[in-house]
Amino acid sequence: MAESISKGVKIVVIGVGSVGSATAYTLLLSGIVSEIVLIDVNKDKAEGESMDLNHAASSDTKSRAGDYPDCADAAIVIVTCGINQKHGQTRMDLAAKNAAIMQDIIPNVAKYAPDTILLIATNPVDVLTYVSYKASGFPLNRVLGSGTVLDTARLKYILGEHFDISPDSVDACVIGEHGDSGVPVWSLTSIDGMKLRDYCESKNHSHDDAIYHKIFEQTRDAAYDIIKRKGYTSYGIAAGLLRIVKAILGDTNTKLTVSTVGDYYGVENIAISVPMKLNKSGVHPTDQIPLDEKETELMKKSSRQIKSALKNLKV
Ligand code: 6V0
Repeated sequence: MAESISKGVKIVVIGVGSVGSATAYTLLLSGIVSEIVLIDVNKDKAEGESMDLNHAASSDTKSRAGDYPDCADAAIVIVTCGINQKHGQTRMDLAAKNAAIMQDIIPNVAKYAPDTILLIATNPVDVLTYVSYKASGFPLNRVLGSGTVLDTARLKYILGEHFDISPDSVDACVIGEHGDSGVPVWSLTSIDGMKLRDYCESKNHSHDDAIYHKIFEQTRDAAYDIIKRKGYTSYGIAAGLLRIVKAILGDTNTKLTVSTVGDYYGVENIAISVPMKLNKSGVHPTDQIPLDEKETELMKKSSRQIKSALKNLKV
C-alpha cells in the first residue's frame, strides 16, 4: 500500500497512556489513516493528546477524543488501556485487573463497531486476547494481539548488533507467550539469507549455544531492563502496532507473529503467537512452522502457561 492517507479510514485507540499516545503519534506520522479517535477513562488526557497530535499533523489526518459510540465504522480498534508493569512485576501479574477492564470495555466496542478488527496490546497480551475474543463474540479472524511482534523486533535488533548487520537482513522470530516463556526459533534463523551456522562459518564468527542463550535473555528481559530505567516501554510496541495496522489496511498478506485464539501444541482454547497472515479481513492461519524437538517442547510449555493463567481467571 502506498504510504498515503487512506480516505475515510478511522482507527480508534483505547487507553492513551504511554503506549496509546506513542501509537497514535506513530499512526499519525505514518499518514496511512484519516482519523484517529482516542478513548480513555481520563477524558482530559484523551482531549489533550488529540489536541497535541493535531498540531503534529502535516497531512489530512485528524485526531479527536471520543467515546464508545465513536468506534462505529472503525477499521481497527487498538486496545492499550489498563495497568502496566511496575519494576519487579511480570506481565502475568497484571492479568486479573486488566481482564476485568477488557470484560468491561470490549462489549461496548462490539456494540458500536460489530465489524471492526480488535487489536489488543494490553498485557498479558495473550491472556487478554483470549478474554477479548470471548467478550466480543467476534469471529477468530477479527481478534488479535500484538503478541511477539515486539519480541521478534527485539531479537532481530540484538542479532543485528551482534553480527553488525541490519535487522532487515536478519530472519528470526520469537513465538509463544509475549512474556517470560517466549520461544526463539533458532532452527529457522538466517542471517543475510544463510542459516546461522553457515553464516557464522563463512564470517569466522563463533556459533555457540551460550551466545544465543545470552542474546535471547537480552531479548526476553528487554522490557524489564527498560522499565527499570524509564518506567515503561512505548516506542517499540507503537512501531509493532503500526506494522500490524499497515499489513491489515494494506491487505498485504504479511506474516507476523501475532497472538490469536485456537488450539496450539496440544492445548485447546488459548491465544498465543505463531506466524499468521494479515490482510484486510484480519488474521489467518498459515502452515505450521517446522520446529525442532526442543522448540516444540518449549512451545508446549508456553501454551500450558497461558492456559493456566486463563484457568486462574476462570475464563
Ligand atoms: P499507562 O501509561 O498507565 O496508560 C494506561 C491508560 O489506560 C491510562 O491513560 C488510563 O487512564 C487508561 N485506562 C485505564 N483503565 C481504562 C478503562 N477502563 N477504559 C479506558 N481507559 C482506561 O500504561 P501504558 O500505556 O504504559 O501500558 C498500557 C498497557 O500496555 C499495559 O498493560 C502494558 O503492560 C502494555 N504493554 C504492552 C506491550 C506489548 O508488547 N503488547 C508493550 C508495552 C506495554
